[in-house]
Amino acid sequence: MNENTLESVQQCLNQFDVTEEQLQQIQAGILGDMERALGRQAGSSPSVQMLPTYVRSTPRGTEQGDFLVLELGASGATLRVLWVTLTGISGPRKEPVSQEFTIPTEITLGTGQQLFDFAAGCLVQFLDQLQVGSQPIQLGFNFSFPCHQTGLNQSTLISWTKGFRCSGVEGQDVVQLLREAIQRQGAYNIEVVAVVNDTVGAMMSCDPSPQACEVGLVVDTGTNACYMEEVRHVAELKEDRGRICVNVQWGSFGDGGALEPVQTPFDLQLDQESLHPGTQRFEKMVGGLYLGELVRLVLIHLAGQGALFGGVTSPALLTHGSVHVQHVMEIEDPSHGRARAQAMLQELGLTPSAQDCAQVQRVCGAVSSRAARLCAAALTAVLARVRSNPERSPLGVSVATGGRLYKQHPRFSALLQQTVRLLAPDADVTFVPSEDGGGRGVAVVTAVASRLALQRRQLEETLAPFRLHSQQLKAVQAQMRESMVRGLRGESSSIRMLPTYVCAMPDGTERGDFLALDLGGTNFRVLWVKVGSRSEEGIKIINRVFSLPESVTQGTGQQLFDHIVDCIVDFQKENNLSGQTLPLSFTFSFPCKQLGLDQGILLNWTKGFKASDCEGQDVVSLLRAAIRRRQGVELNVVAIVNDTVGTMMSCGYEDPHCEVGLIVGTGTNACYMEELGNVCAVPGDRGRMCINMEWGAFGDDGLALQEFYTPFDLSVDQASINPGKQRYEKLISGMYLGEIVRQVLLHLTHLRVLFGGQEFPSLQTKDIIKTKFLSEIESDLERWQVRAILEKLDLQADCEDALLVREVCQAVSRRAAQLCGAGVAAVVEKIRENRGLDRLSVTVGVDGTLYKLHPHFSEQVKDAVRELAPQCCVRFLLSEDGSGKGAALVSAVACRLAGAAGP
Ligand code: 0WK
Ligand code: BGC
Ligand code: BGC
Repeated sequence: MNENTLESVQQCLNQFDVTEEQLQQIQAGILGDMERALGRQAGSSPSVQMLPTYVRSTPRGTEQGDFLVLELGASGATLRVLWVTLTGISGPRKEPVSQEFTIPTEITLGTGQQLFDFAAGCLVQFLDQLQVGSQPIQLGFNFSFPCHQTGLNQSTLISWTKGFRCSGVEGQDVVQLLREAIQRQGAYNIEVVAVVNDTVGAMMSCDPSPQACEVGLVVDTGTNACYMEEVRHVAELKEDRGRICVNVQWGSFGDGGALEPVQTPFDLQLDQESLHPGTQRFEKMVGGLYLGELVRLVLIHLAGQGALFGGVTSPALLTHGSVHVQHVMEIEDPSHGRARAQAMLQELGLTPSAQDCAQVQRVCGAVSSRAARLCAAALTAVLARVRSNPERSPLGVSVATGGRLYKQHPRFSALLQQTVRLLAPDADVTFVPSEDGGGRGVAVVTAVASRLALQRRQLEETLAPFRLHSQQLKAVQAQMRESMVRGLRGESSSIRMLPTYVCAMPDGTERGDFLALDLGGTNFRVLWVKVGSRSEEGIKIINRVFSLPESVTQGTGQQLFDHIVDCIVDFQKENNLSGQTLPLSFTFSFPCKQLGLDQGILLNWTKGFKASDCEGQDVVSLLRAAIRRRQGVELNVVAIVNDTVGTMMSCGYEDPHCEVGLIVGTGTNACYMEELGNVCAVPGDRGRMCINMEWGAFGDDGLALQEFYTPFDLSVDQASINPGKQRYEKLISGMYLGEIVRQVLLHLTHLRVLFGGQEFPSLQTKDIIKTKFLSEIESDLERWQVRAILEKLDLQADCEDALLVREVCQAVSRRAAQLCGAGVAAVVEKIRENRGLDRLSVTVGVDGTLYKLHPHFSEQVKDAVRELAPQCCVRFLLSEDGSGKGAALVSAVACRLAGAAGP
């Protein structure tokens, strides 16, 4: 072979020579793309994809169990099934049993159903031989294509690569497609619990000791890598702590043109003639599926120039895909390569000379060297990311390597490692061959996924009783309706339906100054309410919140009422009202049997109050007695009002359609305007009277709500100061939701579903979870923000825990809202039927911190009412100034009516 020929071969092969500078540019280009893709910056279109894999830790070696692994796409048109037994840290290592199946081309280019049915058929074939019987089998799916994962067992194929192009799969969840194919087989009870990219399988198959691999590298038909990234750098996850394995998908690097400086005409031709032109440009210069083809194109070119085979080609040489990577690897074998080259060229119908064979070896060498060096440039970009994390130990990085080209090519791995040392001289890198082609790694991920799947099932089982369906809600509505009617008739009922002696709503002509007390909610308030003309002054309120120490709410009645009078006197002084005897309305938010507007016998305390010597007493008398004890104080108590009534009146002043009052705060309750004829306890059948339902006690008679009471609710009830009482309230109101959540979290911790089973002392503390905690956790916070709230409670949580805690809060508060909605539906339906209307428009005046502050509670109540009372158009009007204003209006209306009635 003469000099010219050698020169023209050299000239041609020089094109495959990528300089160190170009490699550094490619390294920087890939690193830049990686960071842009992680940031998901708008407008940037990085060509690497950086896909989170939901693998959050490197292997711990503790995983145990038998797992079925299906490998698809890692090594060309082959599929492998493995049975992997993990024996944990101590157990003897067991070699996997595996079987490889060739996938016919009509399947790799056919429909998705054909592909997945083929795969499921192979699974059955493999299991038939293994005779595993009918035990449930956990399967890990090693699917080596770019997928957008939303969990360990959900993965949407973005696009096919390599030799695959099955229809009806891109954009689909491949786990679902496999599940359906397995079902169609109907042979084995196989549960697909994890889908893993082959790079992840390689990384996870490494022994964690002495040092776990943090990078997975695959060079087979395709090429790709994954690595452990700080989760806070992965924008789409919105988490702030921990690590996650990211599938780089570097095969598509250069799809935007970044590789043009190093691409040869052969690369362009190969791409044009490939299954997916314009994509996977980097892979087409590195992956085994393409190296043979590149060599073939160069041989044709050199033959065309007369530099090889005497300028002769052959139909076989001109046939796409006739030169495989296997050929290339064998031809580069230092001892047998030359002979292998001859054999291959003869198989291709050529008559190669010895020089031809030597040149063909050079061509193979040039193509594979470039591939190894380009792959090294990409790997050093990944190593730069891994090493850029300040929290990472300064120790070296272990890279798990997999793929036949990397493992079997005589020079590839050595050249790659050499180039890595050139490009990243200060990086201390250990290359660890992955075992079983990553099968063990996939089994490890499957073990983690099945543990998470079990946790998910345990969470669902725990929360299932909180998920109420409309039939159950309709039953609650009906039972409440029945109890209301029995209560109105004075028959035994858990809902006492207490007459309030409020028979009229404000009509805007009310006038005067009033004092009002508001006791029973989160805050105790004293108010000065000035009622002027609705069109001009309207209503002005001056109020002050006073603390109510537990020593007072749980002391003696005398202490409580003396404290109340002290606050009134302080307030009067502050507002220069001392010595003035304004009519005083008392919002007393507890069940009282009223004998008149200013007489109310306390039936029982609720909501954590238990001042002695009050139950069974007329609360107004107790207040008047305290006033008398306080020398020199004149107060004219004219009305005692439940907070629901105050809220209805206060909203009724704004909206005359307001005939229902609803409180969902510390406690819960409702009142509404009932036809007097239906109120047996009060004579008369004309007009209406407001009924304080005291629905908090619904179910106390054991005739309702039993089925809803979970063990968590029972624990909360048992630990309350009034066990067996206020059972409806204890499923709904703010005083209890936090405790129910705490009980559920304790249970999930016991099951090791939460916090890794760590029992934090704070979680043992009663009432440590306030309902405001639920509101915060359920608002649109990022995971890390939820985690920060948990930390405030000394609960060390990871972001997964944070999500689980949020799900628990959502389940508990949603049940509360739905049950509350069922109650409101019962009330408005009662009013509609009272009035014999097909359709009722009514306004519900609402107050209470849970209803007002929880991000979703109010909407969920409205949804339930819409579903359960479709013939009622219900408007929910938030009470602006609380029920103190309403209480003053009750007095004002009473004064107006008294005035109308004259002396
Ligand atoms: C504000 C009202 C008050 C009522 C309270 C209920 O003015 O009468 O008791 O709402 O909500 P909570 O403060 O219990 O959340
Ligand atoms: C795929 C990757 C895979 C790589 C190695 C590429 O074509 O897109 O997901 O990891 O091949 O098998
Ligand atoms: C009381 C009601 C009150 C409700 C809302 C319940 O515990 O029994 O009287 O309306 O809480 O504050």
